[in-house]
Amino acid sequence: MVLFWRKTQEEKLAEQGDKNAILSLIEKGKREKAIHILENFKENPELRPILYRLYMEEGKYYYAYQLIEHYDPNLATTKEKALIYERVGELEKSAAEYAKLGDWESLLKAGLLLKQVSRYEQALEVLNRALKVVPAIKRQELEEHINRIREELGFVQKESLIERLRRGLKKTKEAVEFGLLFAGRKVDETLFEELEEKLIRADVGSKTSLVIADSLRKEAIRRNIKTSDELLKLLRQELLSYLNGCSGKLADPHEGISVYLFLGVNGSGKTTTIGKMAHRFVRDGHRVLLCAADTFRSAAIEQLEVWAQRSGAGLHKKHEGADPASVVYETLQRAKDEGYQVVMIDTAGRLHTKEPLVKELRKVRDVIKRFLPEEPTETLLVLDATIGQNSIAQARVFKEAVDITGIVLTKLDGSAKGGAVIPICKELRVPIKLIGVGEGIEDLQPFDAQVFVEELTS
Ligand SMILES: Nc1nc2c(ncn2[C@@H]2O[C@H](COP(=O)(O)OP(=O)(O)O)[C@@H](O)[C@H]2O)c(=O)[nH]1
Ligand SMILES: [Mg+2]
Repeated sequence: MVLFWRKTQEEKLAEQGDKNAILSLIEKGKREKAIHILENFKENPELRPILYRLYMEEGKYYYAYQLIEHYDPNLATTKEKALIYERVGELEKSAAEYAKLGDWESLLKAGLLLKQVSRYEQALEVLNRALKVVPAIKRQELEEHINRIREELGFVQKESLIERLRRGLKKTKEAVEFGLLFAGRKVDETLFEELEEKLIRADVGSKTSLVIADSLRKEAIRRNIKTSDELLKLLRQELLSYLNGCSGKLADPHEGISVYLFLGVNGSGKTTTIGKMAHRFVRDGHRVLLCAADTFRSAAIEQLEVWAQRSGAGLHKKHEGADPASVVYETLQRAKDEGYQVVMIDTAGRLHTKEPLVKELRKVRDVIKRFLPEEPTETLLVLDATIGQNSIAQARVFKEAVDITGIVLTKLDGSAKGGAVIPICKELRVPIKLIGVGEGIEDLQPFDAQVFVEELTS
């Protein structure tokens, strides 16, 4: 009984801002409680460092970031600032702090961060500084980094859309080697058999691959085709006939508020795609607000936050576990009040809870409909190309929930299954509007069936 009384007495004192009582709480392991109390005393220069320390120890970097940004930058050492900025996605600021540290490892870190945000010249500058202090046994490693950036510097400046696509399709192309297959070969049965096998390997699907090979076989006889060159043209036509109905241009933002709703299972690439698209919209002069309606994990919210910072978009979020539809509602309200033109909504995609997922998505859709007279500008389903045509089954669940206006096929670069566009297109009959060809902010492009087929088969 006595103990109980003393405890509450101490907590009372702590709540009034008594430093010793707060320290005692911390010592007893009531760290969350202490944080909770200290957050009321951010103005107090004696208590603020204690809160800061707790945030750091608990890995709450975003909150620590708020403290050093809004209250006192001197709370953090240079090393801590480097870490905090890195964790919250302020990569350039982080690099600046690492560079101040001056040892070779910190300089390397700074260089790599700068590279990540495409500040190649600055990256080379700090890496060259690192070169002066690096121990002999690490020199080669450092030089390799420097060379890679030098290469990229030349590379990035001139890499066009098509070059990025080519790079993105590299794995699929290596797996199928259509180029080799058609290089001056005689048109005979083995060629057709190999073709069929390669189409299957690219995940075109065994049925469709068979149909394509058969149709080419017949055409080759009918047109008396003798060279593999002519046959390649036929193959391209054939593949295109499957894809023609499937390219579609992403709808541009219109007057008023344009809403882009993103769906897809966890890990399919929704948040990354939103980041890449937001970057483009912001660059085109739109005011963009991101909506963190994937409230299932706090990490998902933080990740969107990082992309908001990187792209220059705004962000609306609530706490972890908040009702997604309510986050959407608030976001739309805010977009209206603050004059945002584009709203991009990130949702959670937990397929193992199919029923709640479908319900949740419909609720989100209904909120949007209540808010805006028209449908969302685009409802985009994000599919992971590395799982190839297995994504079709996933897609059906989402299609059942809401009307989908387009597909974003991500991670083509990480996949040897680029051919899956054909069954995806054929089965789902939803236009593929964008493809993801890498993790970089520029690695998102429109899907052009003709260019795609040409690149795939060359
Ligand atoms: N290589 C590659 N990786 C991608 C691409 N799009 C997304 N990713 C990666 O896929 C992972 C999951 O993406 P994320 O956006 O978090 O998926 P979400 O769970 O649907 O939001 C991350 O590591 C991304 O960097 C892409 O086009 N190419
Ligand atoms: Mg996500």
